[in-house]
Amino acid sequence: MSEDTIFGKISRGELPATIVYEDDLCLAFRDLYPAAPMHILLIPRKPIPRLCDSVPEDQALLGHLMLTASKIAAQEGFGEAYRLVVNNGEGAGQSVFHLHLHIIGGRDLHWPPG
Ligand code: DGP
Repeated sequence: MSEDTIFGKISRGELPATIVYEDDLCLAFRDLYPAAPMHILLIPRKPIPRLCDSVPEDQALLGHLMLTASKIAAQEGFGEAYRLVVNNGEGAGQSVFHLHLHIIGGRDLHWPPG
């Protein structure tokens, strides 16, 4: 599992993306293949491949991502109905091995997901 992913490259400004938020710890940009009318990806700058690779030292960073996701949802007009998704591992649909939160909204979201 390489640490040099497309998201790492976006984070370093080496690949283009439509960035909607950034700070010292994380950045958020529009998903190139949206699964819903509103679909933003939020990533830590630190290249953690999967959620299960995070360590106790990442606790504050992971909390920051949750709070920032809520801030971005408000900023981008998701309203109060949106979903946060973390796909952990290939079997769960993870295709880019740099931890990311999907922020999905803009349509009715059903449960359980597929
Ligand atoms: P996942 O399957 O959970 O690893 O999600 C990866 C997401 O990344 C998927 O929704 C499509 C999106 N994606 C893939 N390549 C690019 C890219 O080059 N730019 C952007 N903005 N999104 C991408």
